Amino acid sequence: MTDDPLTGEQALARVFCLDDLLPDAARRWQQVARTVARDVLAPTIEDDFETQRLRAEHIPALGEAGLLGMHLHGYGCAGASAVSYGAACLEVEAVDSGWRTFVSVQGSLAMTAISTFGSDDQKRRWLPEMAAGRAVGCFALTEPAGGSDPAAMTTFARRDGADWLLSGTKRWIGLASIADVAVVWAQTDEGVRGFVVPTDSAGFTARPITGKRAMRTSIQCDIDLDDVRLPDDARLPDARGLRGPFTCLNEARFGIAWGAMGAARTCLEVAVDRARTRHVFGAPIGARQLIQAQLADMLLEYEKGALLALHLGQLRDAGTLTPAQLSVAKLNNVREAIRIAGQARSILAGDGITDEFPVMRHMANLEAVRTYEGTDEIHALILGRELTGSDAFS
Ligand code: TGC
Repeated sequence: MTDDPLTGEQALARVFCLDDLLPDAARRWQQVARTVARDVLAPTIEDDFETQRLRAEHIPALGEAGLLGMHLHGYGCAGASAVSYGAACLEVEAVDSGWRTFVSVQGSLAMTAISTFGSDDQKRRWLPEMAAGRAVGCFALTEPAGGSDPAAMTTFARRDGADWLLSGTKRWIGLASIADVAVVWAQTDEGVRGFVVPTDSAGFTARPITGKRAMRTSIQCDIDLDDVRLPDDARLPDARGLRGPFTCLNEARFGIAWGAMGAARTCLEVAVDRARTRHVFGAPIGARQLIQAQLADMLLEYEKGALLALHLGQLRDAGTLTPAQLSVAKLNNVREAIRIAGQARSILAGDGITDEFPVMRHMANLEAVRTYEGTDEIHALILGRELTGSDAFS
């Protein structure tokens, strides 16, 4: 043992503690999220990952804590700042990316779509129930042919008298099989439009994707839409073109930039714990220069990523955040969180691959996070276009 028997969490906080940099309101939200994450979600998380189970019974606890759609205003939503929302995402993902994904799909995607582009009736019908966790939403944009180019979507909504008939397939849609409502994006004769679709509509089918080695506490689905008949008031009146879904993706990317640093923090804390307590060759492994250098590198990237997330939140609260700035943070923070998880696994040696530690679970989850809401390649090309003025997507 070292002379100062601190936990990894205490040792990390001695060097860098994001909590201390948060405004009071954000710190209160952070504590609320940390309590729910640690007391409600964490106790069963390893079992749930092993058995591939999303415990729907935990959803109301997230709602009661105010964490669902917490950055939105009115209709039962808390109206919290972006920094508060980010800090909450970080705390949830410190336990598991699957649950942060739940918070993102419900709040950043489905609720944001309805709040930003919906009619007053749509908002009144869905937002209070979703904020309370009594109704679950999903966001159906990606299609089986690929997620990077939503402009190529083939799902189509055609007019049939006063109604719409919606047909097509979607893939990788979080929560769809337990959702009460789906926000579905489709081509129409007037361009891309969004539709608020109750999931008990005839012709709507969602099937969970099996065989996932990541995000096992969450659900992602294939959706079939077979001439789903919708009244015109199911259309989101204020969403026209791809700007609609991309506006929602911005919110989800924001939560990811923060959340990934939660997973990174957990891995770093576990590695520091291990370094201080594991003895090899007659001394704690943390007394060796090789381990200390690795821990220092992990700390640098965690601290830089957390500060970047905070910077992003401050820009968002000032109303000046741009999509390119989001790409910087999504690309950097997920990439570095994966590296931190990998280094933590190495420090834990063989034990690092077991479920005695959360590290492999985080590492696997982060590989999924790296891919959704814009792959590394897409965000690199967004930044390349921003810097050069040349579009290299095709
Ligand atoms: P382009 O077709 O030229 O632009 C279309 C319109 O959209 C606007 N726009 C944005 N608006 C707000 N925020 C953004 N980030 C925006 N990006 C583009 C753009 O200004 C234009 O507006 P307008 O009014 O002129 O029509 O598209 P682009 O060339 O700008 O974008 C190309 C590219 C590759 C960057 C974009 O297609 C992209 O971001 N692709 C990645 C898509 C992605 O992240 N897909 C993964 C989604 S994850 C998912 O669906 C699952 S949800 C999670 C779950 O359910 O678990």
